[in-house]
Amino acid sequence: MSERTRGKRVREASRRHFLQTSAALASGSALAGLAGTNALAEPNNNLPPNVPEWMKAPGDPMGSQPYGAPSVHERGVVKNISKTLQQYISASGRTPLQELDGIITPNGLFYERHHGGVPTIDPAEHRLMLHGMVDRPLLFTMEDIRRFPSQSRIHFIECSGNPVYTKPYGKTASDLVGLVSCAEWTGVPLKTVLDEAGLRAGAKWIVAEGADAAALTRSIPIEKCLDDAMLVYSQNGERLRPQQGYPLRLLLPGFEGNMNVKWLRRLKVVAEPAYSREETSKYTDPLPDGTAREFSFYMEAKSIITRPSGGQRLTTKGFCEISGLAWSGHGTIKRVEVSVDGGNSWRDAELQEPVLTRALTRFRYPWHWDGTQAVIQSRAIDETGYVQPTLAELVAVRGLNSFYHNNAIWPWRIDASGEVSNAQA
Ligand SMILES: Nc1nc2c(c(=O)[nH]1)N[C@H]1C(S)=C(S)[C@@H](COP(=O)(O)O)O[C@H]1N2
Ligand SMILES: [Mo]
Repeated sequence: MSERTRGKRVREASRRHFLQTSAALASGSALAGLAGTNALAEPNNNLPPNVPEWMKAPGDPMGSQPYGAPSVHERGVVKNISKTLQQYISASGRTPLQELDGIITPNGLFYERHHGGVPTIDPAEHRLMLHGMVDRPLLFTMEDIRRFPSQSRIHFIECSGNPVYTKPYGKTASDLVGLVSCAEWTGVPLKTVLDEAGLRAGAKWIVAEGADAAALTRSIPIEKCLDDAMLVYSQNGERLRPQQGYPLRLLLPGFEGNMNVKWLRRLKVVAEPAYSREETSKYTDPLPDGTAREFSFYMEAKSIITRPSGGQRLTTKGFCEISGLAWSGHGTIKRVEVSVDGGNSWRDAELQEPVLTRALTRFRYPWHWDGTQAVIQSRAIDETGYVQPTLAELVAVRGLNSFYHNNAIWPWRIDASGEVSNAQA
């Protein structure tokens, strides 16, 4: 037998073994009925050995859907929009993290957060103005912006109120931390555009303004503008969605969501920050010593188990892959540790390639659920060595009046029936 054939046989044998084991576990458990829901009890003409009905006639013709949509059987996978919060002008819709695989958020499910609704902007009438402490003030059309050498990069964006510190914390991974998403962004490095205008001596900040009714305005340190900041016009290969800032957005990898100004219309180079509403009355946290944590910029390392997670139910004892997401505004994720015993012991999870800087990173941990109550949680460690804190550790430093930047570890409880719920609600 060749090495190759032997390898194949071994794999087949172990696969058979795996299936037998799971079948045995299923039938041995209180949930045995579930393994049989497929057949026998109810005759179903679409199941083997029958030919299913969808094989008996040609499918839908090409052209019935010039812009594709998910299967009708996935219509429950939608943005999570709070039914208790008023969702009119200042609104947020969360990504259903627990329904997704991999690290890229499909454009239709990218979280959204706006302070003045979503403007409808005609790109032909949109301009970006670059002025202030520059040698040549410039006004760009979208065509001008697209003529610059382009770049595509994968980065997350996360709202700094994800979640806020106040209860109730919500039931699902999406309720808790659904204000984070990740996409491949295409645009031009901001540095390239600034070079075109020429920065004057003493330029320290750039004030960015959006073309929405909120005219959202934030001051960005010049170091970030000259580092990895981008002006982006595309998201996962297609033009930005209106909700994400069509036709032009500022992308500041790793910085809090609200600084990633959407519908970008103006960049003013200045010596001092603007102290705008969104960096004083909002997005600043009072600390226990009476000072304020302002210009907090970075989203610190964080992780969440998305499967199994709150609202889901384990149906079978035995092998259960734990999977989740980790990210850090400071760079790459170095390690994710998982605990399946209420935080007593921690083991390394496997990081799914690619592990990219300031991008969501998928982790996996093979687990065997024995059918008893368990508390599972994950903890992220980034390239700076920073370790994701517990909620108690965070509150000890930031006090109880903080609102933003809650990056606490979040545990899920699995009860003996398999029900998964928020263990820190
Ligand atoms: N012009 C403008 N930019 C904006 C906002 C806004 O309301 N107006 N919301 C900010 C906030 S609070 C966040 S968290 C992110 C949300 O980006 P998204 O809607 O693409 O997920 O955009 C930021 N940029
Ligand atoms: Mo936000």
